[in-house]
Amino acid sequence: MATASKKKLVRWNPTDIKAELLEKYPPKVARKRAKQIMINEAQQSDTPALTANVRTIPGIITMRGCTYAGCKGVIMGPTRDIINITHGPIGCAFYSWLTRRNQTDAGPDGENYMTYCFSTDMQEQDIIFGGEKKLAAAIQEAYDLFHPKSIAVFATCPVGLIGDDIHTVTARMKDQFGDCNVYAFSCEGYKGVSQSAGHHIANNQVFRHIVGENDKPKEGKYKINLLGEYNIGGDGFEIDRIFKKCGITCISTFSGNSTYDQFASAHQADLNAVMCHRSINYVADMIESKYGIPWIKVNFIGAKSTAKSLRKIAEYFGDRNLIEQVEKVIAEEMPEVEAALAEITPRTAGKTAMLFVGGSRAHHYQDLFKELGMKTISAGYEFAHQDDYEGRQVLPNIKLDADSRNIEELEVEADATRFKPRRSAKQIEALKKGGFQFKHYDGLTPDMDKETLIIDDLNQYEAEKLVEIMQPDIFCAGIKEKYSIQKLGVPMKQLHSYDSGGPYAGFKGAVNFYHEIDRLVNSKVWSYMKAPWQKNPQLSASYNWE
Ligand code: CFM
Repeated sequence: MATASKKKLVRWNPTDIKAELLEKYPPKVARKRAKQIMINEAQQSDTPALTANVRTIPGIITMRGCTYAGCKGVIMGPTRDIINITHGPIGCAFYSWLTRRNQTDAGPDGENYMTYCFSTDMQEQDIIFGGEKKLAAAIQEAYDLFHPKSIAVFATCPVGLIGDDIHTVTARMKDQFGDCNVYAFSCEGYKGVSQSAGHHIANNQVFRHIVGENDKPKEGKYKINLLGEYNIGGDGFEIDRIFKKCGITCISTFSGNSTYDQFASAHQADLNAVMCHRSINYVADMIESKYGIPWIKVNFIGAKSTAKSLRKIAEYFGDRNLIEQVEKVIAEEMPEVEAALAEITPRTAGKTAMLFVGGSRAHHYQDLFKELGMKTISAGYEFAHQDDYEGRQVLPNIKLDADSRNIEELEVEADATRFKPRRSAKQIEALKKGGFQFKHYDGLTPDMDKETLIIDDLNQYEAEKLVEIMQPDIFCAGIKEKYSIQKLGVPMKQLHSYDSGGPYAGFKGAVNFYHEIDRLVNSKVWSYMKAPWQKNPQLSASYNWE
């Protein structure tokens, strides 16, 4: 197995591959794309730093989604008891309705609006005469029907173009109701260069309108918030299971299977654990500045990474009981993981993978492939920023362009009554001396081998070229890439929606993933398939009137 994949790599050197990817582009496009294709640590590369979070070149079929998708779909979508109303034409609401496999359970209160699709269904006359009245009527109707704790309104492109004042409408409705928090998001699809802008717009409003709203004390020991975990395919359920077993109290998850009350109580936790750095790192910073809660980066993708993250949380609290319980849980969970690996790795070791996902999974999932003995030969994000590639130390050097300046940065000060350092300066010092790192993320680049290809905002053309040249044993991305890759004879795994699988987080999730990848990389089915035009290229046709 190992020799087969080595052979493929020897045939190609990364500089040639990069040149071939760029070859067909007009010179200006090639120059731009060259800055987003990096040969990892390669001395001959003239692009030592990767350009990220910039506009996609028009005409290129990008993998990215829009700002509305990042706000409504990614951040607010997984919260079950907030009514999310899309203000816009029905298409935006319909295509953002249940398209992301963030799971939820209705909880003891039974409130769950996830399965509904709320929209103002804007028509041409609303675009011409304005949609504010229609929006107010929709909010009123949702309130009368469901009496929810909270209603959120999302702007789509036309709303920004015609200038509906959604914030005034929602503020008025909030006052009118008195018992329902109503607010809006100016997350028009064109607002930023990708989903990433939508995350920021969503998170700013959650922080401004919800976090800190509930001071009723939350019971429990070792209180944490889990930031940037969205319960895709039930990942959050598996992580919750592990937390419970360890005795860790999760006050809130941003935002997998979450409730309004969880966000409102988040300021009561003693630690923020950040899973997806891209979608939420600034919220961790804002909560720290306002309430004094420190944050650490964690990763629950991969069994070893899960164990490492649990130990990190236990070390932070520094409590003997917790440390022992975490060790006990790891010792209980690992035998199943090890048994699966012993069976599967002989069939997966030495195989190769490519990962192109949003802003975090192309990094996290490399840990799972490593556990299977597989090598990631090329990876990249759709919309991550430079710090997600190269680590937070580059943050001070990132130049803000006009697109980034467009996204509001909240000024946050310490809360006059509720700011409270969670650990004494002495405790923090002792932790740091022992190598404990707060607010730290190294990014994807240092975890990848030398001469691997790291590509930002990969597009359809480059994806197909890359697969043709490097012939990976598996390609991981999303639904837009799935069928074009399979047609090349290479197995494809969706890492956004997990196809119909999951969970893949935690210990049980890791075992699920090993089995899934084993099944995919050891099946020859895709390479046997031939499209009709491959079997018989001489197709002929005639008009039916002939
Ligand atoms: Fe974070 Fe995500 Fe991702 Fe993301 Fe996403 Fe997603 Fe993703 Mo799809 S929040 S950046 S905007 S881990 S929806 S749950 S899978 S692109 S890599």
